[in-house]
Amino acid sequence: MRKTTTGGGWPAVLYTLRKAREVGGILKLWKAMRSKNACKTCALGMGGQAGGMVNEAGHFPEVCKKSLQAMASDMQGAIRGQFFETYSLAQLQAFSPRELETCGRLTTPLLVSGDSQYYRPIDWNEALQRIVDKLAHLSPHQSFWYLSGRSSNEAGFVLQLLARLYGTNNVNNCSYYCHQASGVGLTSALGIGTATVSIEDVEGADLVFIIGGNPASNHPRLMRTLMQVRRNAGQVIVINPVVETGMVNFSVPSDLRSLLFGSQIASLYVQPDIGGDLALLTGVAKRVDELGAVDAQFLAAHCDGWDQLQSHLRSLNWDEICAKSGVDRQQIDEIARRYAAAKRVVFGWTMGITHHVHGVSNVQAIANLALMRGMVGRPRTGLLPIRGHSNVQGMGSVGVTPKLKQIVLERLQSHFGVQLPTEIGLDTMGCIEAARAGQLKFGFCLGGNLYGSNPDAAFVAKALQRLEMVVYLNTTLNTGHAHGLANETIILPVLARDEEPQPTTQESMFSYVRLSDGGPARHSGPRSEVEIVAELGRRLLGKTGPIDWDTLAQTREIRSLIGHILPGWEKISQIDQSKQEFRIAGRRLAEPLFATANGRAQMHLHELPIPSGEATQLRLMTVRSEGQFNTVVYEDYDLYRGQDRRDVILMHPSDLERLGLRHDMSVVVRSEAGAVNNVLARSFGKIKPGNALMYYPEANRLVPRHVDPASRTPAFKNVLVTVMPVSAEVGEMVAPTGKDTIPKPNAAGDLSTRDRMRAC
Ligand SMILES: Nc1nc2c(c(=O)[nH]1)N[C@H]1C(S)=C(S)[C@@H](COP(=O)(O)OP(=O)(O)OC[C@H]3O[C@@H](n4cnc5c(=O)[nH]c(N)nc54)[C@H](O)[C@@H]3O)O[C@H]1N2
Ligand SMILES: Nc1nc2c(c(=O)[nH]1)N[C@H]1C(S)=C(S)[C@@H](COP(=O)(O)OP(=O)(O)OC[C@H]3O[C@@H](n4cnc5c(=O)[nH]c(N)nc54)[C@H](O)[C@@H]3O)O[C@H]1N2
Ligand SMILES: [Mo]
Repeated sequence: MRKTTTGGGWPAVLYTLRKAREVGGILKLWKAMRSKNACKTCALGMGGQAGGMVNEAGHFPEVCKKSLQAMASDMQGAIRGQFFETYSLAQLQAFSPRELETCGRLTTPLLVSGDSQYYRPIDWNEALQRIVDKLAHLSPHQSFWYLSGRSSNEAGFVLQLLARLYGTNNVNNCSYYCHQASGVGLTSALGIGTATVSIEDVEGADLVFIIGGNPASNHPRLMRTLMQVRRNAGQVIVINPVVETGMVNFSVPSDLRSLLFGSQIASLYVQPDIGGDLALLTGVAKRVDELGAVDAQFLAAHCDGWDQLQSHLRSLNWDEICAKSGVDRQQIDEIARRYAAAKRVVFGWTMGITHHVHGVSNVQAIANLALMRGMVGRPRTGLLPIRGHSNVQGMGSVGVTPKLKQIVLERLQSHFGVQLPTEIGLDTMGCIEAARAGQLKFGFCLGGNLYGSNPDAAFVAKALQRLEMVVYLNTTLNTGHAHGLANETIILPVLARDEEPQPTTQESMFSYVRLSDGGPARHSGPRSEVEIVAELGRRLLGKTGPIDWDTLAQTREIRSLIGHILPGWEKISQIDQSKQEFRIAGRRLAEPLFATANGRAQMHLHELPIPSGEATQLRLMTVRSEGQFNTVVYEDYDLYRGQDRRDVILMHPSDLERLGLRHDMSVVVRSEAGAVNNVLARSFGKIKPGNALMYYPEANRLVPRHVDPASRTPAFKNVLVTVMPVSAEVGEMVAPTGKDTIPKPNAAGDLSTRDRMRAC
């Protein structure tokens, strides 16, 4: 593969033209991208009433490959008529994530049950009635309700309400596999679980930390902001075990100077070991204290716990910090000095921080560092969990959680004159484990790919098999539909955001609520998510109960209810008339007024985790490539890391040598959760020695079910593995099967890739 030395740039521009051709021309794609709907991909927040490709600071044009891919996916034709008669479950299981995605849009409800090997189309009435009949015969506690972050606030709100009225709090969203540690960590420190900044704050900072994330690939539009920080003579410090190409240099396609000459992003790039951030952040805090750079006045006026933290920092020794972080003292000193010299600092982070068993501690350590220098509660300073899905934050806000905020619970109860369950429901991993133990019988998934996003793929498949029924509401086929099967599996096809018949809203990572107009349906068949949920409510809980489901099928009415029930959301009640998008009250902290019990920020002490693993093992991170959106793979190559395929394990050349491996040798990767055969071991000088990288979701066979006890987020980024040449295992190993092998375009199943692609 050609070596890529910068992110973004001409490849991104050419890609746009290619995608436009695929979907029927640049004008058609342009019109779709400019419609008044919130962007479908990451939570940076774009579109809405300002029109597509406009960011929250009003900048235009803002576009990235991922938003084009998501749009092109929704603009696909329907899955062919004979498809489900032709392809059995076993054959669908042989499809790769990319092949499933490109089969086309789901347009009819589907059912597979019992021993049948084929999905068959069923009509809407039968599909909905089967679901309702099943629920009517179960105890509510035997059900769970999982939501992804692609749906609207309105759909999330009514669905969690339906589940609670039915009688369970087993309601959760993909945040439990994503930023839950950020919410828990921030709440413990500041009293709120969301970003304290706006995008303008980030742009106006003189130092931005990007910790454990690769926004060049996953939030490309943030790169314009980082470019702007550098142009304003500010700095960007990147903390990541991998030197990610686009974090070093990025060509912002919408900026001519940047497009032609590229923009330097990182001013300083520091590579800790996987899981070494807690020790590193603590080390930086210790050094900031040593330099006398703390803001004593701010600490005294607004924070609890500084004295204890200071003594703790002073008691730590440098050898321990360096050994546990993988970073030497000189580099820690360099970060601390730059931080001490800066006046307006924003800390941003993503999955490299949250996907650990000490994810909450990581987030608290970031908050400690910010508080030490008074970098929260002033304009152009603060904390920014860089969220994933476009409306994952909204899902949490509108109550798609196992426990409602007390005030929300009380308001709902008094508004409807009902009693809702009060026990704490199961989180996502809790649901999977309870299903495996036979305690759950029914699962309802609004969007997402619960099977594909889980650790321990073999375990989750067995867990879902034990359910009597699982229901998936999706736009396209994914691996969950092939592998995540219950006794009865129902797929309901839904409309995408820009096809909704009524307006919907979404919330960005900056707590900004957007209004999406919806638009004409591209296919007949799929239904609106809100309409489906309201119909289920009507059939399950009756027309005569406390809820008028006809009213709750109207998104305007749901917004009015949300405005009444959720603190800070009052303006949503008027949004249909005013078209005024808004920031949720109380989220951005321009003053150091914290929503904790005593109004003061709380600092936390941490033991530094001992780096796990033996000399023969590597620490494995499971990450995204540039060409995928979570479990949906658009391209098999990873442009920025220079990989032409996904069935690889990337490791430092010194590790290859140490383990007696050669570049491109076929290996078996083993962890406590399982093994993956026939992976290519690749030399990758950009990763810190001792650490390795594989692509998610294929590598989920290897990820054990260890979760952070405080946030219940799995440690997707820290899996201990051994890597052995396949040849060394001959005799012990059975021939690779489709299940044990990362699917390759030409592997697995009895169909060639060409056959399968022709099918779609
Ligand atoms: N193109 C694209 N965009 C996306 C997505 C997508 O799949 N594709 N997904 C969306 C979603 S839901 C999310 S949550 C975000 C995810 O966005 P990211 O968090 O940026 O995505 P990951 O691929 O999980 O990569 C995390 C980064 O963390 C680094 N890392 C791994 N372990 C550690 C560690 O221990 N410490 C540190 N400091 N760094 C570490 C990796 O090297 C990698 O660069 O992106 C969103 N946007
Ligand atoms: N090993 C490993 N595992 C991980 C991660 C990791 O880094 N490593 N990351 C984790 C993270 S951060 C996350 S967020 C989860 C992702 O978990 P999920 O959110 O559950 O999964 P996605 O792959 O984003 O879901 C994709 C599906 O969403 C459907 N979809 C798209 N648009 C819509 C829509 O408008 N409505 C509806 N109803 N459906 C729609 C499509 O059918 C598509 O197949 O995975 C987690 N799992
Ligand atoms: Mo995520």
